[in-house]
Amino acid sequence: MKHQVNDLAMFGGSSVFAQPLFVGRPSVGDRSRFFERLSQVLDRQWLTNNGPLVREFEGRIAEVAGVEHCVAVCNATAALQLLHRALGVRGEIIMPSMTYVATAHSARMAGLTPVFCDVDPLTGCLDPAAVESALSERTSAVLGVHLWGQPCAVEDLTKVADRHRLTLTFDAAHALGCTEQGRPIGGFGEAEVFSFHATKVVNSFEGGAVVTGNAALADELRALRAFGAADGAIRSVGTNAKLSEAGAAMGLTSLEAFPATVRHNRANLKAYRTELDALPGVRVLPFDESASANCQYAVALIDAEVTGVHRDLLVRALAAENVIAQKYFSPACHQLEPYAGAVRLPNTERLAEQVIALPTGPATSVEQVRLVGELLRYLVSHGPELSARVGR
Ligand code: T4K
Repeated sequence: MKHQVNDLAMFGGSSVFAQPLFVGRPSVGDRSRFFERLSQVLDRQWLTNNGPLVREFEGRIAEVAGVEHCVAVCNATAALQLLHRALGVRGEIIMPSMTYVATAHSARMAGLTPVFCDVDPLTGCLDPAAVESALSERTSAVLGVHLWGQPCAVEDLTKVADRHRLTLTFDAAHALGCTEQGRPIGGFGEAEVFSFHATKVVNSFEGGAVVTGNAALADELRALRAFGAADGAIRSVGTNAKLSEAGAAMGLTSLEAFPATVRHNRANLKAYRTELDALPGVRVLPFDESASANCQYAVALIDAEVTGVHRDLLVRALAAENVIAQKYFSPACHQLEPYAGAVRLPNTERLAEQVIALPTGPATSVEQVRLVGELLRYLVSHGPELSARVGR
């Protein structure tokens, strides 16, 4: 592949890949099915406002999540905001900082104060003991995030929430189709939120949903997503956060491809592990083989003290080779301008320095994954030389 460091694309050599490989290429499913559905939408001339495809999509997602109710909305950020509003949470909400900024923004937009607390150093998910230490008299809720599709410590977080009478919800944007102790993600806490953004394992172009077993909560969310309207009257102050029929047509089609997408992602993740597991200073996040996991993110942690090369330099070197990796999530939320403050979260900060999400999904083949693995091995084994030439 590369014989000397000068062969790297960042030093003028040719790129390993002619076309870019991405982390979040959409899983669109069968195009003809999608166009058929879209054509039906046009024939019906019913494009939005709780149309038949949105209701069908909600039914399918509720089945996957093993819950009674699913309320589809225009994206997961809006879903989280509406959920906070519908539950009437106030004051402080404890959440991890190792998440996409949408988790924090949606709380802030709903008038809450996000309180970031530290995470488990191995999984990046909320540490229940740290949650307990972050409690104050203003705390009214805890929001767990199933980071990269791994279920967070649901059982222990439930105990903490019960003990302190806090509202517990989950950001499950990454975790459609994952299970925790045999139970599907979707049925924990008061409610959970999925994302169907283009980059997610099931997409509706843009989209999201709240799933819950609570009928009254679902009813309130349905009103809130449509101007506060229910039974022909406006009963509360709502917004417009509806999912369109075109979005639902894509959601249903993408969902049909979901089992194949997951099989593909699993094979990719296995290939990354085979390629990289023996590499000192590099840890590919495992998946629980006994549980179902969607494996939509192939995440590796790079310990620069061992490899002699920082994650940032690897991301640059990979990009030159047309491997477009992502730093999900770096900086962490508490390091971003709107949330910057005095809080120090050592485990989160270490992960934010190390994390790299590598290309996967249906558009990335196992053979391509093997080449990315080989390339990363080359970069890491020449880490000190690279760092000496380029810095970070
Ligand atoms: N909670 C968590 C834990 C989340 O991760 C997210 C979103 C949310 C809540 C909120 O969900 P939504 O409100 O979005 O439903 C992306 C996504 O925009 C975002 O949905 C996602 N998480 C986050 C982790 O990633 P960016 O800024 O990295 O996206 P972007 O546009 O750079 O795309 C990433 C890669 O995907 C690109 O390199 C190319 C590829 N891509 C992207 C798009 C949009 C495609 O191939 N096709 C596409 O259409 O945020």
